[in-house]
Amino acid sequence: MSVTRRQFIATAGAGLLLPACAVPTGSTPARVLRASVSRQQLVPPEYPQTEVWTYDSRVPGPLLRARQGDLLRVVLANALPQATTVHWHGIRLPNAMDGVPHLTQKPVAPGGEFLYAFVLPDAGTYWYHPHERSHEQVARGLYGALIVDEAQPPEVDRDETWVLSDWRLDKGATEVADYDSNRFDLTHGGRIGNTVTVNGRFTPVGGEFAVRSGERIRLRLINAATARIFRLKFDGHSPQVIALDGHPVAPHAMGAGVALGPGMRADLMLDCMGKPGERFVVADTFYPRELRVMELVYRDEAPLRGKPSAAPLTLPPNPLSEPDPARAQRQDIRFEGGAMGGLREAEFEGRRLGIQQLVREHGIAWTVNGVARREHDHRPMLTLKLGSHQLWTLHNDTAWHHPIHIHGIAFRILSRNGKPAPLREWADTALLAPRERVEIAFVADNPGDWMFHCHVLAHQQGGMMASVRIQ
Ligand SMILES: [Cu+2]
Repeated sequence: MSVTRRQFIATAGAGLLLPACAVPTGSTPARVLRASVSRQQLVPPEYPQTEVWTYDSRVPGPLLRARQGDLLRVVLANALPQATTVHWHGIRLPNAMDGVPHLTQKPVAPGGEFLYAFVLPDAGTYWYHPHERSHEQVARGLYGALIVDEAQPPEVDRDETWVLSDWRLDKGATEVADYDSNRFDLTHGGRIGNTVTVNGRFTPVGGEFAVRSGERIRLRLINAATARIFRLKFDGHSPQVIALDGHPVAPHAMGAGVALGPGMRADLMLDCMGKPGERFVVADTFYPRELRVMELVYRDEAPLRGKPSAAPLTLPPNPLSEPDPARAQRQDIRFEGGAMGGLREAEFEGRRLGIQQLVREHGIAWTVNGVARREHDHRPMLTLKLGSHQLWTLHNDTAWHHPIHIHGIAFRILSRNGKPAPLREWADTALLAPRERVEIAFVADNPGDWMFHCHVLAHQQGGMMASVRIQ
């Protein structure tokens, strides 16, 4: 599908709407991203293909790639049976490009189009997905990677991306469409599936990733699942973590692994120092039962080098404003609800209702600061002064994990349960363990109304969302 003349004109014009500070240093050609229903062989060939919802007819959607400072231009063409949008997870973009229906734009109706055009201020690993009925649309396969290259990327032999996802398939390999009816998912850990894929392929049986002895791979992990948390362990290898949620961190050994909640990313440097012919399992260790996710298979080729590459691992920092906790405005944000959470009642659409009734009649089970909000309820929970420094304490008063995501900004993770976070990493999504308390800090430097929600999408749909106004 080609971009029409009208779209090109719209694209050219969109540049004028960008704030003066975001002057692009280059641009990518405008491209169309077509959302449609398709079929894909997710599971081994003895099973049928699965009906999936896709960008450009595949799961994951096309890997979009640009350089830091570029203007990205993408026309969403909606050929789905539902309205949709595209949200650019983690990108600090102008509010009108954020892809939240009824907050930053109108939903794009079936047959409609929408032009997204924005400058990419930060290098790193990001992703895109819908924000309309995302608990269904993401589960059905609508997501893809967005990679923003540094002006001078670190020296590696290969740059690879693993989009991790999770499906709930029946015996005929059909997605079980219980998105709105499953009260267990709503009140527990979300819609955890039974079929893990890497880049749209079932890998726990027979999934192989071929490597060459001696090579250094930059491996970008993206958790695109709607509920499943991944913590990968690489047998026989010691990857270095070089970025989290797109932003550089002090390179450090992965150790027991990085827990990636839905929406989160990690960039690893993997020095492949096995011998030709060797095989090593990559397993997920987050849940009590380990799950094989992939196997590294060393090709029968002469080693590329005899010892690990000596090229530097450190990435250049992104241009983020450093929050000053000493002069920050403090907020306490409490997340409540769910099974074994002890929440009795909550405010919902202006009324106080008992939690049983909320679950039964409204599909609502979670609150943020005592209020449960439905998908399109965007009355702001907080209004922040543009340029103010913020220090938020996120209280997970529930028995479940919640990856808490805020749009439009990146924050530093300062502490967990009162203990300083050793990395003070930048993030756009903070994974909160049950009963955990996490302090984050940021500068409210991006004006607009931004969503703030749990990225377990059944939780978001079940009330764990809010919006925050920066003005
Ligand atoms: Cu949650």
